[in-house]
Amino acid sequence: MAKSKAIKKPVDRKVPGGELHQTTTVDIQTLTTNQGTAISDNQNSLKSGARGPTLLEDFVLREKITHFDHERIPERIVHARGSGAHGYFEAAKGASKLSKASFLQAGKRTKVFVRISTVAGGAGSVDTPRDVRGFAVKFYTDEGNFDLVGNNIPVFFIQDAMKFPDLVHSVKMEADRGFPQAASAHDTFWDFVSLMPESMHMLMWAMSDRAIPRSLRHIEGFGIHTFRLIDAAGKSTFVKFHWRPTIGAASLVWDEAVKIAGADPDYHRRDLWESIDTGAFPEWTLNVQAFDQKTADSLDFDILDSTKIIPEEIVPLTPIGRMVLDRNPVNFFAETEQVAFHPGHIVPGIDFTPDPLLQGRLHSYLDTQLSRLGGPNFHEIPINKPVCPMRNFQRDGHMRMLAEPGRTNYEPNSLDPASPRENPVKGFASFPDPNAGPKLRQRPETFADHYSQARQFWRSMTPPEQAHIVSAFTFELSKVTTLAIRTRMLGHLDLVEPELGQRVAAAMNMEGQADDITPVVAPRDDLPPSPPLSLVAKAPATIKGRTLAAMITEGFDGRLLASLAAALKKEGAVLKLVAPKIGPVKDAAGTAHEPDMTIEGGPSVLFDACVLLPSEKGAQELLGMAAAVNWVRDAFGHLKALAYVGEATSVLEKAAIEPDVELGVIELNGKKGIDAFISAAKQHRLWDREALVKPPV
Ligand code: HDE
Repeated sequence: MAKSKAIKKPVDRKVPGGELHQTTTVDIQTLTTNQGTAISDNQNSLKSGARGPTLLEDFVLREKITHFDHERIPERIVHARGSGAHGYFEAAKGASKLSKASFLQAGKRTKVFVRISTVAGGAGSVDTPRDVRGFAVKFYTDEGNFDLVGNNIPVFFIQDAMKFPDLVHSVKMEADRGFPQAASAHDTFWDFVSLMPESMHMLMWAMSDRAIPRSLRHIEGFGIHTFRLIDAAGKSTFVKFHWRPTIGAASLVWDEAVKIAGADPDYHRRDLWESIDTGAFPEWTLNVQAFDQKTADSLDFDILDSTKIIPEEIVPLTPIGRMVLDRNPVNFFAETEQVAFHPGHIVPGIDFTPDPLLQGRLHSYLDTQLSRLGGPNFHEIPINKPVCPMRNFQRDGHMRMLAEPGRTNYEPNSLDPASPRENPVKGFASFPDPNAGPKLRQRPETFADHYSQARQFWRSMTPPEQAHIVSAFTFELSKVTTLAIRTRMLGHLDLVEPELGQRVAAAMNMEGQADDITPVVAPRDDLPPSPPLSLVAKAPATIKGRTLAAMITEGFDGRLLASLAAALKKEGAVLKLVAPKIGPVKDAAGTAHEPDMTIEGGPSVLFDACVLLPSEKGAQELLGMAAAVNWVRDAFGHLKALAYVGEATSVLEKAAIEPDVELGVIELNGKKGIDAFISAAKQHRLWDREALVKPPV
């Protein structure tokens, strides 16, 4: 509530039952019903006698409970779990050469609302399952709303919208048992995809580290389909949209993701909220791969096929703007829950292609809002409302807010010359797409190669990323109980790349059991690796936007902590203090420090790099705390830079960790130690350490 001189502190009223009544006599602070009737008692229902039955007459109680009973709306059928933020988009030079859209004119700022989501889980599911992330951006342009509704992976499981309900049914909780929640590691999912060779490329991405991002700030985004940009002269250029986070993309490791799900199920939502709250605004550049029909014709796949990428070596990225998220929602329901994205929310200067997946989406998103938001007037909800004038002859319906005056709710009319009319100059005109033909249900033959790009993806990964893909397939297929599904998938993996199939089979102890699958089109063996597909290869050396933790105990070295904190601040990182108890901890000089978390409440999985900074006595106490020893073990096992002071050597020993600067286990002895620790932390993970903590796969 806005601060005002008229506002007074509530006064507590004493009553016979002793319950708390906070009261006011100020009008604007007075609690009312939805009809504006002032409420005198918000603690007790109206009864016939203090111990008697409640009266049906109690309109205050009935209104309050009825509203409460209807607080939930149907959650999204997919992408139910999401986090939102406001921000702005600023167009870069050059974008206007490709598109006449007013929000793409150089330097122009446009407000946006972004919602990033998981796909499979319900609204209350955890943030870190292995899953695709939705990346939906609503641009409130002065020519109407444009929604770029993408994902963090540039390809999709299926080629035709007809298969979407089947795909989603298969990945959601199994129909009879209602589990597993937010997980693809079960029979129905793998049954379906193993019968859909077109899923293979997407499965490679979904089993890669992309599907367990470090945070929502660390993901790339893709429009997936080929779109068209239309310039002022009406010329069309094909584009693929790419969002790139300016702090770089980064991922979790699987064991960490699993543990975070328990330690902080809201890990990603909290991270996004806190970074915006503390002014570390998430930022992305928007890029396009722009190409003409000639380039499209020269590719060995179809640009209308959403299971394919165009390697950046063939069509490089052109930046067209940047987006900054600088404001948290004030009300999760009103904004993040009620926001309604739709690929069909489009403005002049952008157009669709006949990609059969996109075409199906153009129906689905409008349709789904009708059941989710209750009717056709969801565009009037503030978060969905265009910022430009909006006038037409659509009328009435559930929850209509606008009260349009006058008799003329139709067009053409001769009664009201001021009523809205079509505008042939500014109005949206579809690009005359040449693709049309006889009416038939048929997949184009140009969509038939399902393995070549999956193989290219595999070959573009670094060795640790390949090992993670093997582990992910092994984990998921080991959860599948039907043998025939596992052997079918092994057959597909052999086609993707024999080495991949063999490694997964060996890791499952199922060598020689792969089905023999005959592909419609044999995979190509000559596609060169595409380096930008690897996150590890292109990870920037930075700890900007990262959260590190120092474990402190009574009597620790406060001066060393101060130097460390100053050095981390300079790098744009956040330092959290973790201690055995939540109350203040005094350092050796007697200065009190407030811990952010306890060791149990702040396991090392929540941080990017860890520091052991106990006193000698404190270290002895830590030896008796499993949570403290696990803190260190996990930091090591999850390949994070780990610094320690001499006093903590016994803790390292108990965790069976040997100091090794090369492997990022670094003594924090003054500035040199701090510098070495920071440069290790900038590697994000010490990949060479993985061989010490996991058997090779
Ligand atoms: Fe969606 N998708 N989708 N999808 N999708 C929805 O719309 C659908 C697809 C994506 O944060 C739904 O408002 C069909 C691809 C995001 O609110 C629904 C097909 C891509 C979000 C729907 C696809 C996406 C959705 C559910 C196959 C990446 C969350 C709630 C033809 C380019 C938006 C809603 C938000 C949400 C349908 C495939 C991205 C049911 C039929 C491909 C980011 O309309």
